[in-house]
Amino acid sequence: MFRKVLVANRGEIAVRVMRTLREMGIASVAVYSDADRNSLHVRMADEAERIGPAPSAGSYLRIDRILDAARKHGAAAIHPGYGFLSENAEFADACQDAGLVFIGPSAPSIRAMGSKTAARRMAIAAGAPVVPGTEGPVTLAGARDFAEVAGYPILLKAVAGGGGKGMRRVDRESELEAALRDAASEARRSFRNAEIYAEKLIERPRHIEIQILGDRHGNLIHLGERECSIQRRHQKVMEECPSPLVDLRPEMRHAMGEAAIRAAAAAGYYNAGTVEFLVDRERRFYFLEMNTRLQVEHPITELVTGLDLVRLQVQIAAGARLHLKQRDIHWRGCAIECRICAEEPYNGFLPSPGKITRLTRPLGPGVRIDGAIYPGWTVPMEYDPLLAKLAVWAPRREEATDRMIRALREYDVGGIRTNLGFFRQILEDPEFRAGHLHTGFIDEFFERRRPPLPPADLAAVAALAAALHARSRSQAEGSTSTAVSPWLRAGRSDLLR
Ligand code: MV4
Repeated sequence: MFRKVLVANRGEIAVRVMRTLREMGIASVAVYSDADRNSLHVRMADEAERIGPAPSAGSYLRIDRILDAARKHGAAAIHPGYGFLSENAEFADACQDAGLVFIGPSAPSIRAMGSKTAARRMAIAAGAPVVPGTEGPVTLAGARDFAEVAGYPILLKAVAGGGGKGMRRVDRESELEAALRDAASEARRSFRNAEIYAEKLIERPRHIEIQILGDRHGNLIHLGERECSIQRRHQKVMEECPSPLVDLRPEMRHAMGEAAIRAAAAAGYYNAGTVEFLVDRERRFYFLEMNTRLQVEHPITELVTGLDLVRLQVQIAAGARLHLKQRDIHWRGCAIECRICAEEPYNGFLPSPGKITRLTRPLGPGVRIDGAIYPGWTVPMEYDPLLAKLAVWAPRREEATDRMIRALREYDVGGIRTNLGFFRQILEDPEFRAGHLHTGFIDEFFERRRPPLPPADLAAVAALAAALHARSRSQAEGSTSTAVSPWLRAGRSDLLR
């Protein structure tokens, strides 16, 4: 086993990885940018090395500096976390060239899955269902021919794609030329590759993904699915395991799991990976793409399977055989995860970085937090606004939902705006409770709800005035006030939050 591992990441995932390393008796090395000098992952690590300025292009994306840090500190392996260099085949190659183990799949597997058309071809060869589409990149004539056969609407996608960049819906032939031009120029800007291919559009699909795990000896298993339909602009917001849809049909889990394993096997895949599927209204599923990293939402799979995915990743990278067979994998209960972010959901999800002045975190039965924030820490502007992942487990979905609402109520983050209240409203939504999920859920949720009270509303203005008055008076009087009990005052300021 490795004696020391460098974690080439920051924030909650770096902390998450280091926790397992410590349990395994492996020393950890943190790397950090100037913006992260006081961050928790640096404090948690056994050793730490500065790798550059705040912008990630000068620090967390610098392969040379990360390898220098690994050599200097004597690390034997590198865990890339998610984002940054985690799906960079050059980085995986560079690790190997430097005599370091990359804790993830092989560089050729990363490359194969990085091209969406190559991944599709691999899935087709493996016998997994894919959305009808073109085999490779298309010109205008090719896209027109495809649409004539498949029928509109179609979806133009970037070959080098991901994250919805370079994607355009086309409803009729008259829109095709402009859409192809826009998609190609966006793809060129985002991926330095303008190639576009076409697929039949699946309307209001569910997004369900299968976690897989493989060792370097050819053994592959799946750990079931995660329902990831609650997302906004291709950013997942809330995930759950199992999927309410699949949970009613265990044969669907089996079929999707088998398809995921076959697609991964075709790429010679090992370590942890995720195969994404779209599911249409008739519950047919289609291979979409494969993520060749540990995912943000992995904790819900851990809660339901009882496994530690990071421990398994490290063991596999060290050459161990998977001791788990498919029949050893069992799914117990239901887990939900909320991505707690520094942002304002009712103001266009405007980012809200700043200093955390107060922090009370939920505890108690079935609660897990993966976070890297502490009171007094300043959320940097340079990175994504994820503060923490709040996950709960309960025997049943309804109980997990109620438990999440309880945990959200206990959560108090001061100094910055967060989406904590937004989650509570989603969890109370009847459509969510019924498990009617699809990728358009959040847009329709806003349509259903309409924003709370208009600013000109007299009741809102009156409440605000009352709150300000109550606060200024209680501050002026200090704690010696006898007019209102401190319990009542605390209760009231809680209500006014
Ligand atoms: C689709 C689709 C409908 N039909 N492909 C969005 C991100 C990209 N990786 C794939 N995406 C989609 N591909 C076909 N043929 C709908 C989406 C999609 C989506 C997929 C997963 C999660 C959220 C999504 C939100 C909007 C659209």
